[in-house]
Amino acid sequence: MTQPAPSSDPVILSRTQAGVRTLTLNRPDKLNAANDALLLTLTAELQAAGQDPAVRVVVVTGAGRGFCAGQDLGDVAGRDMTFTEHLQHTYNPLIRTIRGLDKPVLTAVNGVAAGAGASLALAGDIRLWARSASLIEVFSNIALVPDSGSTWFLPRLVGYHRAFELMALAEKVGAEDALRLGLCEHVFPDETFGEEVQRYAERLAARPLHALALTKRALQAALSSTLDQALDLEAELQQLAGDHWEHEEGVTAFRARRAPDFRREG
Ligand code: LHQ
Repeated sequence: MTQPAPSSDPVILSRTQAGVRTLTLNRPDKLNAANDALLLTLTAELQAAGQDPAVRVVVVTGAGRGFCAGQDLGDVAGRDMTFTEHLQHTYNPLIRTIRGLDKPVLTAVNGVAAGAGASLALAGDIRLWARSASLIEVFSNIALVPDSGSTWFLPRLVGYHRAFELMALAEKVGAEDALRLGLCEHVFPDETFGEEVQRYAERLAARPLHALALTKRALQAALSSTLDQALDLEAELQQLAGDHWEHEEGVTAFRARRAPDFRREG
């Protein structure tokens, strides 16, 4: 019997334009369902983008009509890892990398985001959706528990009760409802989605990156802190921001009545 030829298509496509690195999940025939190679490569690409001074903003999106259908269910049989090991080895480092990256990560949800793909869609700092995109907390269809951060993200966005309902019934949330529920920040037409995402990302790339990295850190810490702790952390981080050249540039530009240039190195 002939063996299928090994695919030479990269599981993640990477391109950089105007400071925006776009990482595209590239298994379109399976709605970009995730196998280990996809998850580990995406995590490594995100880490590399974090280290690359030419990259100011990272976009994660999907090739074809899906964003990510979650775990590739054809890739789980005969696995020598437990569920726990699998998550700790692949999905959890991915979500931690996104949340910990010192650069804004946009999830550009071009189509269906299901299971761990829904978690990935929610993990972006800013979530941009195409009009035909959708999200399904599909885990209960195969009698699993939501993972990859869904149990953390979703109740913070929609409250405990709606989160439980979405998870229990695995109902599809369309773009209009996602916008209303706070699962995404913007919805763009399918036809112009790629251009709109790039334009949005370039707008963000012109912002003061060091200050945004500190803002990301402060907001995430505040999600599990007291007001007292948040006030202390703000005071600490404000010193780092105030000592940075970006702050001087912002104030100088304001006084000179010109636009600040945060893209230059200080
Ligand atoms: C797929 C998949 C898929 C393989 C579509 N795998 N092929 C973590 C750690 C450990 C273990 C388990 O899980 C996890 C986390 C998880 O993510 S669990 C959740 C896993 N994901 C799912 O259960 C989703 C399964 N997929 C679906 O429910 C549907 O495909 C959705 C609702 C995503 C899209 O429906 P449709 O738009 O009707 O598309 P389709 O079902 O026709 O799919 C298109 C193709 O993609 C099809 O292949 P084919 O060769 O027939 O064209 C599907 O088999 C394939 N595909 N999801 N997860």
